[in-house]
Amino acid sequence: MPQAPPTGRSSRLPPMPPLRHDSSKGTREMIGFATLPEQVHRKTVKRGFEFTLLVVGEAGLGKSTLVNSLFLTELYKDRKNPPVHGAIKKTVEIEKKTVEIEEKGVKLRLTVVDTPGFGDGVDCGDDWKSVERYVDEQFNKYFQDESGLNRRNIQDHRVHCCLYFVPPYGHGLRQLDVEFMKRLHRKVNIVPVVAKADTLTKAEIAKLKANLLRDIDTHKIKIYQFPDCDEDEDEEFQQQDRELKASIPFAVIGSNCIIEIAGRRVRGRQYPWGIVEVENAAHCDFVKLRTMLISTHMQDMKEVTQDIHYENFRAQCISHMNQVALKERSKLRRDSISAADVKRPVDDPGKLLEQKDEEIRRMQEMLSQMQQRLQGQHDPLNKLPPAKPPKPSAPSSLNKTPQGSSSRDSIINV
Ligand SMILES: Nc1nc2c(ncn2[C@@H]2O[C@H](COP(=O)(O)OP(=O)(O)OP(=O)(O)O)[C@@H](O)[C@H]2O)c(=O)[nH]1
Ligand SMILES: [Mg+2]
Repeated sequence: MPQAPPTGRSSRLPPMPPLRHDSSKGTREMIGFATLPEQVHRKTVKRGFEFTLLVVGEAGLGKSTLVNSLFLTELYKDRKNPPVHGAIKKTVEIEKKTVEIEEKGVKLRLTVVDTPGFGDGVDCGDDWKSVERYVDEQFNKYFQDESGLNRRNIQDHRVHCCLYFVPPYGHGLRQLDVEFMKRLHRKVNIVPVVAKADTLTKAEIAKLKANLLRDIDTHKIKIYQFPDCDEDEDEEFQQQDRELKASIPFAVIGSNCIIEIAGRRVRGRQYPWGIVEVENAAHCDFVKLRTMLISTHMQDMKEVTQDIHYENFRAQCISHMNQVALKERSKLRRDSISAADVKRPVDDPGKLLEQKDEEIRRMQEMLSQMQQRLQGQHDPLNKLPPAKPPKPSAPSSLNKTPQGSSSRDSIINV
């Protein structure tokens, strides 16, 4: 079995200097900060690492099998298949599993977010929405935690990488794939993979990869960009970096079976005509994907998530909050101006009654003045009709019209 490519940058760091500062020798040349990398290393190792991987692709493309193969864990052994009748009107579920894995004393809290049901329904054009909502929720949760009191112990569930499974039987990206990637590419690091690559010949894999890259370019989709390799890295590392970049989108094969070949135990798939080895670089890109995902670029994907995707989300949140605050402020200002115009403390019933009484008094005065004027006009001729009873709906104070005058006329005139 060919050896996996050498592991990542961290394993290439020079050996750490002793942490304890020896004051007996070389005190003049060394003041001790050369142990800083060691201090950081110890602290981060103690704290452990967190990584969240989202797997998206239609049912049966081998997502769960690949995740199990990648992390050598049985994440999905309790999973039950849904009944067939439920398969037609399926909605995208979000299934989250966290496992703690340890390697040479380094702890990794790995969260795998699966999306069974993606692309399964009759109308699956909106399937990206559930995934987008999930990604946003994680950003939002982190944003709330970061603004809260207990900032030191935030659990980071933001999605650091999305493995997007493209079926091996197509000729490029389908509408569903384009839609998903375009909606999510500014929120998460998308790493496209060609699923079940053992169903394709070498030439077919090369053609499909070329078509996928063409479509990604045509639709201006931004998949995860590998950082440039530092020039001071050794040739072996630079070669590995070139190979990784040239293999995108990775053509992968997954298997949960260990097969024995001439005393060698390999992860593979046994067919009537032979055995496909998952970790054989001549058979597929599984090892390249694993190297990139775990050994060389896990930290970079976390940094891109923090510095680009989360920062975008945060900036949008803050600008939205500012807009809401601005609207609230101008609404408050408008309300206070109109309240001042009306000059009436609406919520004080005592003052409201006083105002009403004052109004009634003024009307009474006007009324009696008009009645006097009318009397003055009509008395000499004495042709006024007899007075009618006052209207029941009028205020009691208005009904007290002097004898002989016409209350109806007066009210109408007022
Ligand atoms: N030929 C081939 N078959 C595979 C491969 N990976 C998985 N399978 C098989 O495909 C079937 C489905 O695999 P799963 O891993 O359950 O697929 P999935 O994408 O998780 O499916 P859902 O959870 O239903 O969405 C199983 O029978 C696997 O053995 C592969 O690389 N090549
Ligand atoms: Mg699955």
